[in-house]
Formats: sequence, C-alpha cells, structure tokens
Amino acid sequence: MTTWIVNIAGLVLIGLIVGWFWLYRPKAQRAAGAQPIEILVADGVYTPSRIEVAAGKPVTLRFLRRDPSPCAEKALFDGLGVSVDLPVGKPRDVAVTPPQPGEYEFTCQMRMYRGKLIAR
Ligand SMILES: [Cu+2]
Repeated sequence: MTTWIVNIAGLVLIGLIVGWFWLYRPKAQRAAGAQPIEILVADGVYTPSRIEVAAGKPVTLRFLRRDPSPCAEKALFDGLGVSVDLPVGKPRDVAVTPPQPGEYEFTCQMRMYRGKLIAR
C-alpha cells in the first residue's frame, strides 16, 4: 500500500516537472484600461505569467493566491522596489508603475513562481 502511494506520488511529481520545464508556454495578457489584472497563484505558476502594460502608467495587479505553501507567500518585483505579502484565498491588489519600456520580472521569494511585466 505504501509503495503504491509512493509510486503514484512519484508519477505526479514527474508530471509536474515535465509540465513545468517542457510543456509550459506562457501567453501574454494585455492590460485593458484601469481594470485590475487578475493573477492566479497556484501550482507553482502565476496565471497569466506574462502581462503587457503601458510604460509610465500605473497598473493594478490583483493576486489571488490559492497555493498555501510558504513558497507562494510573497511577490517581489525586480527593478520596481515592490514586495508584497499574499494572503491565501484573499485577493491582494498591488499597484505598480513600470517607469520605462522593458521587462520587469516578478517572483516569489525563492524565485520559483515567475512572471513578467512587459512594458511598452
Ligand atoms: Cu517560492
């Protein structure tokens, strides 16, 4: 019985690894007006993980964290000096303004969750 569970867990883990490294092809989502962009935090990925925004304009990202693991508890924005705690199961709005065109990565504190703001 235990062996069986370990085997199943192993297969699930392999599936996750394959999905994470080979199959995952993120699509960019474009920000529309003042509407917050909802980002789901679950299963090791931000969805969407690529977000197109306008440079120099504030944009609100609404994080919805489903993943209770401590890995997902923070969102850090490289180059924007923003770091927020994400509560489980409660939306958390984060306003950021990418100063100039370019790519701004946002990650969890261990850099396992990864997303990108693409400012144009
Ligand atoms: Cu993490």
